Amino acid sequence: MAGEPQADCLFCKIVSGDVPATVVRETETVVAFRDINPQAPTHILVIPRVHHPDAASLAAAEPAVAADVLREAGEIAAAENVDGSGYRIVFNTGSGAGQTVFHAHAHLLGGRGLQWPPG
Ligand code: D5M
Repeated sequence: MAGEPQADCLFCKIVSGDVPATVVRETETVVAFRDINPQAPTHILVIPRVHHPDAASLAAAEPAVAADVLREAGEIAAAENVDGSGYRIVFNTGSGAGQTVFHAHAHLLGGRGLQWPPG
């Protein structure tokens, strides 16, 4: 069922604690942890506890939780001191856009200059 934990989902296993992660923030609805393959000095993944395959399906099904993801990303950017220099929140959506984990997640990237357009 939409929103339920998926046995084969890596990020559901991080939410449950079955897979370790360097968690930087947890709320009732959201978990944030450092990306295992950082692309910037600050690279944190902000994920909903509930399972939805991508950001758009999360927003459609549970808009308040999607808002929690965005708000927490902004608060973490401030806590990491990357808000002054600028940061990026990215939702890769679909394998053609580089999505590899099909549990909605925001990439928070900061701490270096970020080019536009992204690759
Ligand atoms: O982003 C998926 C991201 O998830 C990618 O940047 C690597 C990261 N990742 C994969 N496994 C782990 C673990 N175990 N801990 C932390 N980060 C992880 P996507 O947009 O789907 O390509």
